[in-house]
Amino acid sequence: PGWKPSPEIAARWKKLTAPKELTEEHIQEEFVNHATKTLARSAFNMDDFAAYQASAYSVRDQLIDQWNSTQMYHTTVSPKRVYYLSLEFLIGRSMDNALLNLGIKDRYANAIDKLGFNMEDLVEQETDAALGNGGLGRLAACFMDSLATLDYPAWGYGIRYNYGIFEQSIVDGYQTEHPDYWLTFGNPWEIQRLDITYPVAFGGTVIRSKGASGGFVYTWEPTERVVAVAHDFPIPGFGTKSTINIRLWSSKPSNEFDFASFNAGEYEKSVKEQTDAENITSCLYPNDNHYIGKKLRLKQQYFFVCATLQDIIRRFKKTGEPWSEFPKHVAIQLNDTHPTIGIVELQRILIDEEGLDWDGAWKIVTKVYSYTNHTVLPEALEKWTVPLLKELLPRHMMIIFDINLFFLQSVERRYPGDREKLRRMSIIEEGVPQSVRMAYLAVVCCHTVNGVAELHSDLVQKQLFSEFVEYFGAGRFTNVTNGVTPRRWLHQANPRLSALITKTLKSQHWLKDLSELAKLKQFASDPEFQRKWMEIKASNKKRLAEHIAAHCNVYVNPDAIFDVQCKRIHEYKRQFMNILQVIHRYEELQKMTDEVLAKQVPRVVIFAGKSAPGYYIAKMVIKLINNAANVINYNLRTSKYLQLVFIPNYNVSLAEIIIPASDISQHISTAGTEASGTSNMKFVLNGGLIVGTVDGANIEIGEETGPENIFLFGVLTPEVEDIRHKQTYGTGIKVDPKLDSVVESIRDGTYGQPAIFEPLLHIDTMRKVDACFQNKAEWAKKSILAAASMGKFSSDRSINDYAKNIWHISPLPPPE
Ligand code: 9GP
Repeated sequence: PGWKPSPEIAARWKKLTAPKELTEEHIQEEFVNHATKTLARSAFNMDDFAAYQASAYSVRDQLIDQWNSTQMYHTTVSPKRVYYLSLEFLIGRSMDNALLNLGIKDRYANAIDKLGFNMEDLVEQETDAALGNGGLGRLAACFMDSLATLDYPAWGYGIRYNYGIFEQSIVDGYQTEHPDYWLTFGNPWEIQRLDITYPVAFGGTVIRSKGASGGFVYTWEPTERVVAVAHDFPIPGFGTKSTINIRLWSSKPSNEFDFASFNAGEYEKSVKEQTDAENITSCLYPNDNHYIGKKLRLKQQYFFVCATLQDIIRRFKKTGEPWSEFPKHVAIQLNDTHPTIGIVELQRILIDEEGLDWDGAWKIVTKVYSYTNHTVLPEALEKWTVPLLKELLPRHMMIIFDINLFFLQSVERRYPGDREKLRRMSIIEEGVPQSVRMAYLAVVCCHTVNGVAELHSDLVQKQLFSEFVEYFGAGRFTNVTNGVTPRRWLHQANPRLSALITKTLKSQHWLKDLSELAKLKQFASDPEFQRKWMEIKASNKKRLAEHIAAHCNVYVNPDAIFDVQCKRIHEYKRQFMNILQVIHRYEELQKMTDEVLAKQVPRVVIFAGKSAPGYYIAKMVIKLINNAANVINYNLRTSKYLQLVFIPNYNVSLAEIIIPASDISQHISTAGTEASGTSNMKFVLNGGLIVGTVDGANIEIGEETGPENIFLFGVLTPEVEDIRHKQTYGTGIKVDPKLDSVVESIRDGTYGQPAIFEPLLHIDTMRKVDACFQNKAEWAKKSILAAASMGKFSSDRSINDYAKNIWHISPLPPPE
């Protein structure tokens, strides 16, 4: 910038920007100021939404102050920073979270109350920022909260989609999708940075010519150019002044409007370039754990990493240090393979634009990047076809071929003559057309590769990348078990439970060190503590029952067991098995005499979750659940004992209502398929017990709670493959339902526990749950003990693991 303040002006500036004491009066002034000046409203022209906006803008002012001083401090110190690259950030609402993290919620609520508005109502006015599909995107949001709370110098980078994940409604039992245009009324939580833009190019050709030093130089002549515009989302830490940034890019055309075409009457042509450019960041692809080979998706991936790298490099260049120092300032984490093309982009920039040789560039690139794998499901592993990559990013395709050539040459040196091995390990998959295995590219180029739970990391090393582990050594591969932020998922979502914990532990410090929850164990058998604990659960269930009444038109019994399965609908997550179990339960109830029926433990089964719009089987499961609900809920004789609901439009805000209200939640994926799961952690943290398979993070949760405080069932991962094999080759055992004794012997494990019989084990587990639930004191004890064992599953622990073992960064708390 051309302007530099004199020392006197800088001092005046400092005085003027010094934070004012946040009294109730000051909050009211700010609120009214935003209502009248930012929104042009008056006292006679206000409603809850305008009051939400006025509050949001004034909270944002607080955030911006903290954010500015954090960023200025980081710029002065110039520490090593981590850059978390993710195509998804499932943030949800921001106001409540910001108020709580800044520690100003009560003051705001009181101040606003005196102006005639209720803070709880205003919070409900906010639209979710739903820029993600499920676990992967929400994990990124939890990680941002932890990075800020733990004072790490960190940035998140991603895409500012105009349309987030679609909104789901249920029409005649079917999922119906509606666009989520979340920006209709603007977004107070972002700062549009029209001053921060970068060019991004696609297509064209590459010209090879002789450089001054005799080697070849490559010039990329693209055919399409767009511009990336920054939007900043300040993320406040809890109990610290650190406020970090998620920078999301939005695409804009680079050329002016085409007047020549317009004047010639070719209106469509005159705006085509503009709309094409803006389309890049229009929509989030609504697929979870499923890869879609669309050109626009690849454009999104390159667009965001290209802008991000220019931004990172600009920041690095301010240090004036040589390129060799880049890895001392920069760690880049790839959230899944979605940003993997960024590896190639950095190699390209260093060689083609900065003039480094291949080896010099490669040394830097491989010290900077690390990669998190989030799935072993083959249908989710990205592969871009070579023709598509060549068309869109011709120079990158050349570099990928070179990376692969050098890699395979060294594999060949290690295993001479093993052509099969070369074929298996090649980054390029042979076929018509050839394709690029993005996960292999990431493994070859990153210094560290991690899975997201112990079992998953084990499968990553033993199955997915076993030959790479042998080749590179086990040191490149590690595990970082996922976690969730207790600030959003307990303190914010379950304020009464949070208050009880704080009162019992006589401090709020557990919110920064979740392992302190273990101190609650001493109260697990205390009847008074149990009473308070369960009373909070009951009131959360009542609140959910009200939501269900309003959205599903079903009046559920809040005293029944609330049995929840809410997550993306997917075959591997087995909502189908769950609904079969529910139908079985219903049929059993039908057969009972009144006397037996009266002894049954009432249950409300709650499903929620979106299906990818093109996923036929998942959509049929939703339809089946809704049809079954229509039968089950209208049976006057049995509906006292069994109700079934599908709550539409599962999102972060709905999860904040559902999770604190569950007695049990189901995490029943086929062993070896769910990499981690994170909602399992949220449910237990809120005193719900898990019914789950021996999969993902369920296993580690069980290790922490002890087997008596979790309902695990089913087969272990190695057996699953064996069973699949038997089924595929027709040697699986078919069971005639009449053969009760045979079924029983299968149940008791006489013939092992094959996964095809898991529905039976599931039913048995549900019986166990019923029995346990009847002993109220025992149930309360389990609930308390399980929640108290959740210290490990804070995303703070995950982030500290990443920081220490992968990124090698240190906290940098801003000075007071
Ligand atoms: O399916 C996994 C889920 O198990 C995990 O908890 C989450 C966060 O690590 O990532 C999901 N994976 C994906 O969404 C796609 O790889």
